[in-house]
Amino acid sequence: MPSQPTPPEHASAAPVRITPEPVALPEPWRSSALTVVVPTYDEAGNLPVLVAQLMALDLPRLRIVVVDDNSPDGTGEIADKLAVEHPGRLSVVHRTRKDGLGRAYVEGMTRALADGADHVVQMDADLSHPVGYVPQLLGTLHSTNAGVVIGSRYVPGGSLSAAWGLRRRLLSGWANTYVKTVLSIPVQDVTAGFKIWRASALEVLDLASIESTGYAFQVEMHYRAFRRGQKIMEIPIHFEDRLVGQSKLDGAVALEAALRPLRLRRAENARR
Ligand SMILES: Nc1nc2c(ncn2[C@@H]2O[C@H](COP(=O)(O)OP(=O)(O)O)[C@@H](O)[C@H]2O)c(=O)[nH]1
Ligand SMILES: [Mg+2]
Repeated sequence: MPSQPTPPEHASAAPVRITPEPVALPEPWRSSALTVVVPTYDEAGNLPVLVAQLMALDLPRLRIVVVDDNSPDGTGEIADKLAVEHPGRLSVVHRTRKDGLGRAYVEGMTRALADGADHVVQMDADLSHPVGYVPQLLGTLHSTNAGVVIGSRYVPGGSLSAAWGLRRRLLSGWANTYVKTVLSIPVQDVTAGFKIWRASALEVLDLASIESTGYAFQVEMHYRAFRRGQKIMEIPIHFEDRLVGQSKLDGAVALEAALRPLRLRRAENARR
């Protein structure tokens, strides 16, 4: 029997990262005023890679707003340097302390709208959300007239990094099912964090009155969009593992995510 070839020394066990080829968009979509809002807490190793990939897209009016919570690893200073390297295209919101993903997004998205964005992308700094999908999200927003297009792990064709173990898969799948059951939202990936909004949809949602401080923000946004009549679309994405660093999901964040859906339902019903 032939012997198995020995893997070379440098071969790593890390799974291959999938970076989809970005689709080319026709005008006027290609020249949309699009702002990507990126919340960061200790993402020094990831942010420069993300920014380089976003700036390399063929989207000449793409801008970035980084919202940093005084990261101990110096992400805020790195973001300031990137702002100098990309004048007029990257700005940084510095907050004094770690105050939650939801609040960071509200601040960053409010800034993006005030600066004239027609479309706002939400994505993590850690390269979990492959940049190549951004033009596809934008193209789908235009061609379907949706208020929001979600990059979904749970529609046919969507997938999770092979690096995700059984525990994480079960937790994510369970959280999705729980939220969908409590809120009856017709969205497959209701906890998704990679999406594009039309500015007019964000105005209907009323960012200033969002209550969630942490990751529950994602669910609150989807629920408001649904209850307030916005068209919601999902496109399949492959969700990567973070490039470097650690997840910031902790017990307090998970508890808010578990309790918030019940409050959201009461609050939206009370508006009627
Ligand atoms: N500004 C800010 N960013 C945060 C906070 N918590 C998480 N993030 C960022 O939100 C994104 C998602 O967080 P991550 O730890 O990757 O969550 P996970 O993918 O669920 O493990 C990353 O870009 C984080 O740096 C926070 O309290 N403040
Ligand atoms: Mg992540």
